[in-house]
Amino acid sequence: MAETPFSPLPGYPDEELAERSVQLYRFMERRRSIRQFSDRPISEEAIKNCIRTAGTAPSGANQQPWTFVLVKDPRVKGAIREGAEQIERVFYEKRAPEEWKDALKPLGTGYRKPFLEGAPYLIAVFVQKYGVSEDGSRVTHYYAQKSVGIATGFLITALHQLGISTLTYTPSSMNFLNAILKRPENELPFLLLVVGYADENVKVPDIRRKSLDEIVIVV
Ligand code: IYR
Repeated sequence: MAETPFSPLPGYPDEELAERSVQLYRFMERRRSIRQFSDRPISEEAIKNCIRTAGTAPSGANQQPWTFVLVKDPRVKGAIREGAEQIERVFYEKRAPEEWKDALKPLGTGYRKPFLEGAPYLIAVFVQKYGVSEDGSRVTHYYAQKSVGIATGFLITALHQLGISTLTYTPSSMNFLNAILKRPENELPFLLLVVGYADENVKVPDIRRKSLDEIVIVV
């Protein structure tokens, strides 16, 4: 097999790094998950470019084991809301242990998910457990879950960069998404990203982020 060619990568001058890193931190710390979305339209081209950005994420053996389903059709959003609320109702009324419900209290969530219809887009992110080559044979995917997690981070960051808000939404079973979105058996739902501008009256819970000292250990 031919060897992969290697090329150098550009960087920034050393004296700029501290300032650049603070700027990015300040920008990213302003990102918040929201649950009240405006129905204000957003350019589909812009959203697709954010998905292209997600597709630049690193992945195991560069296999890019992700599928992004961009949902804009109100009927499909309605079907997703219906499926999700059914699952959430059972979660909140029967399945969720008290400890889990206690952990969720500060977020003020419940089984109703109006944002699944109200936001202009949903992006259903799928993990390809394995690939399927042209002759139909299976291709092993390495570290597929981790890779898709990283790509989703890229997607959230790209949208934030445009001032677009997101909610990383994960009903406790997501198999209904395969049926509604007609995705094949090798694709597992990873999460549903709700995408739109924040409602002008949006309220977010007062949460705090761990300090650097709490999350870093330098050895
Ligand atoms: N899927 C439910 C419950 C829920 C679970 C976690 I973990 C959250 O961070 C938030 C909510 C819901 O969305 O209501």
